Formats: sequence, structure tokens, C-alpha cells
Amino acid sequence: LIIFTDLDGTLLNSDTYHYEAALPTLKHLRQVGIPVIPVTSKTRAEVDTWCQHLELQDPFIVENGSAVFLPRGTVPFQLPAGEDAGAYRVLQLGCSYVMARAGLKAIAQELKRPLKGFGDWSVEQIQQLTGLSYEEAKQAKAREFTEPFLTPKNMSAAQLRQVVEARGFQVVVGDRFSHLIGSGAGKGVAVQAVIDLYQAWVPGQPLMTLGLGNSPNDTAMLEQVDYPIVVPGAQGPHPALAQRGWSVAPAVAPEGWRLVVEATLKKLAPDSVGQL
Ligand code: 2M8
Repeated sequence: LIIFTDLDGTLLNSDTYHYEAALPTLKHLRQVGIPVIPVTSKTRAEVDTWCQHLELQDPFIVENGSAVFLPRGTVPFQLPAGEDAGAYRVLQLGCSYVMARAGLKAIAQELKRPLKGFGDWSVEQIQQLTGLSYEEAKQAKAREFTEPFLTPKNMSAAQLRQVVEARGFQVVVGDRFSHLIGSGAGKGVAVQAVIDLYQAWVPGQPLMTLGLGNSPNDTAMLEQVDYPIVVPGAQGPHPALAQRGWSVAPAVAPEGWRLVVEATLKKLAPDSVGQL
């Protein structure tokens, strides 16, 4: 079993970012060797810090599937060819941040709208928009591949998508922001790349995959896994995910995450449940 999980609003509470309720479950998963792979809009700098809080040592996927970071010292499979950054082998799927910023400017000009993103804001402004601490907002601003921007009002999603795609980018919708990402990126392709690496390590053995998300930008990840789970917000599951008929966790993050992961473990991997 491999667990792929979004962070904001899925494993971390969407307003307070608290996560403590999930720590015992995460510890158990680590002890029984079930990888927990963050798949998030967050930057490498943010996820690095979150991996320390959550005590995760597994691969992670940043900036909406723009890059997969594989810790060279701990992954069981053979590392694919690629560049190294610090302790990681990096599989880049998306474009550079410079490209994303230039893309946002060009799209804004074409739409005659002042589209504003993280590159236009100070750390303090990002704090106000997100509720992150100064240090966290600084890490969120340290973007390498994608640009989160305020979704323009009075414009259909289809109209925005058309202009974005004509310029060779994609747009995905997170909790608070839209994200301009490269054409080769995506939570779905990045999750599949990680599944392929684990599968090559145990050829012929069936791998089970569980995915958890809460926003439209999680759709591609949830489509890629065997067991997709939607974590609801305070108002219930996001309508775009609710209409897919996927299972919905019984509570918001992080309690909903814990409950649904423990229930799934008992069903799919009863031998690994132990003291849970
Ligand atoms: C952004 O991501 C969230 C995720 O859904 C959003 O769109 O609201 C990203 O910029 C991320 O880096 C940042 O940590 C987060 C903070 O709320 O916002």
C-alpha cells in the first residue's frame, strides 16, 4: 500500500494548519513501512519543513505535480536519472518559475486583467492572504516551478483555461488560489511516476494506492489511485469532487484524514494494523 496525500485542508487543517491528531497514525505507517507521499501545491522549502513536523522520510511531490523529490538515502527503489538537489534526486515535470511568471504576465495582458500572484506580493501580504507565519510565508514565496494567483472574478473558468492553454500552460484550482503550472506537470502524472518507481522495485506484485484530497486540483491525483478519498471542508466536500461519487472522510482535517486512513488500513492491510 502507498498513500498519496494532499496537505492543506486534507492532512493539515485548512484554517489553523494543525496536524497533531494525525501524528500517531503517521508514526504507525512509518513503522509498518507504508510510504506517505505528500502531493501538494506547496514549494519544496515548505514541504521540507512539513516533512520534519510530520516525521516523513518518503518521496514528495511539490507545486501541483511540477517535480518529484526522491530522498536518495531512503527510497527502496532504483533512482531514475535526473539532477540532484541537496539530499534529493529531482524529477522535474513542469516549467521553471521564471517561465510561469512570464506566462502570468502575458495571460494578464491578453485578458486585460491585472492578475496578481505570489511574485507580486511581499511576505507580509502572503501572510495576510493565507494565515501562514512569516517564516512559512517566506517558504511559500520560494517558488521554483509554479505561480499561485488570485482567481479573476467575473470570468468563466473555461475562458481562463482557454487563454492559459493557448500559451502552453495549465491552470488548476486550490483552496484559495488558482495555480499556473507547466504543460507537463500535474498531480496525476507525478503520482503515476512515483507508482511506476515503486512498481519497478516489486515487479509483478500488485500495488495498492490510496489517495486523499480536498480541492479541484486533487482530481488528477484521485483519478490515478485505486482508493480515492475526499476530505470535506466545514461546508462539506468540494462540489467538484462530491459529484465524482468518491468516498468522503467522516470529518475535516486532520481528524478526517486519521479516521479514514485507519479504517482503510483495517480493510486493506489488516496484518499491518497492530496496535491501531
Ligand atoms: C497555496 O496553496 C493552496 C493549496 O490548495 C491554495 O491554493 O490555497 C500555495 O501557494 C502554497 O504554497 C501555500 O502554502 C498555501 C497557503 O495557504 O497556498
